Amino acid sequence: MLQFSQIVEQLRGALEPAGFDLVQPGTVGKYNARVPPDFRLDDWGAPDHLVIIVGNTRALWPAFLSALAQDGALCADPHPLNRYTERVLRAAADALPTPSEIRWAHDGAKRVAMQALAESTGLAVRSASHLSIHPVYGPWIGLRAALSAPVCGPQDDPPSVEPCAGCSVACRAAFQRALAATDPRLSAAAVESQWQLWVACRDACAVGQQYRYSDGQIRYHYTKDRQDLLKQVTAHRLRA
Ligand code: B12
Repeated sequence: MLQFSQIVEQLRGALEPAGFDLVQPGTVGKYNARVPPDFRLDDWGAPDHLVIIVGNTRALWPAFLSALAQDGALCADPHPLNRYTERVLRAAADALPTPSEIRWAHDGAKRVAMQALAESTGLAVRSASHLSIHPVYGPWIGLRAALSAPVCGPQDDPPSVEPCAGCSVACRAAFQRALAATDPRLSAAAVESQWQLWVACRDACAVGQQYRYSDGQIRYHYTKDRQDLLKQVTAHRLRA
């Protein structure tokens, strides 16, 4: 019988070199119990079936810049990081010895609540600044996709993660400052217009400071500035 650990190991082997270095298993049932109906995943007939959350740390950036440097079509795409994520994870999923379904964090139609999934799998918990905090990498993680499959998932409770325990919660003040300066409708554009204050929420976290994203990765995540990204690709090409 196919073990979930085989799937996890195979995915890690395929995804890590491409910069997706967070791969954590859980069960669809535990995730579905936390979210509203329209965010639920197909459990393939049983709640204890496998779901895997895929994310990244700053390891994503050099791998992504290399992919952009080699692929003009990816560079020209209006959402190159989303396309890159889809391409890498689809290829990895197609090679698995089981059918699977993927939901993307960036998909507004078939939605998935990535922070709830991170909690249900024991990958990260939410801080007072509404960021998911990983016990090692702190807030310096991105949550990209959920893969579910008709394979029995881990039956034990997820590892207990308490990165915020005993913290002085400096992020709360940073969060209040960012919130006060941002249009209360809290659109992505509103956040972007005050992006340095939102980066300060991440910088206020004591966990994982040594894993802070590179400046280029931060600028792209908060501003989606294409010209800046293309400059980063050129600089990356020259360094290689
Ligand atoms: C919608 C959304 C937002 C909206 C939130 C609107 C709101 N309701 O308040 C806005 C545009 C404000 C936003 C902002 C940001 N977001 Co956002 N967002 C999402 C998204 C796409 C969906 C969340 C959702 O609807 N969940 C479904 C509901 C049912 O589940 P839930 O657990 O109750 O979700 C709630 C929280 O996630 C919350 N939330 C999410 N982001 C924020 C931001 C703020 C300021 C607040 C108050 C709440 C909040 O809103 C959800 C609904 O109430 C997720 C990706 C995903 N698919 O999950 C990313 C996501 C949560 N965001 C993320 C990030 C990084 C950001 C930003 C830093 C900007 C950026 N893209 O880099 C900022 C600032 C966040 C901060 N605290 O510093 C990351 C979190 C990573 C991490 N380490 O925590 C995610 C997981 C995207 C990703 N690919 O990694 N976001």
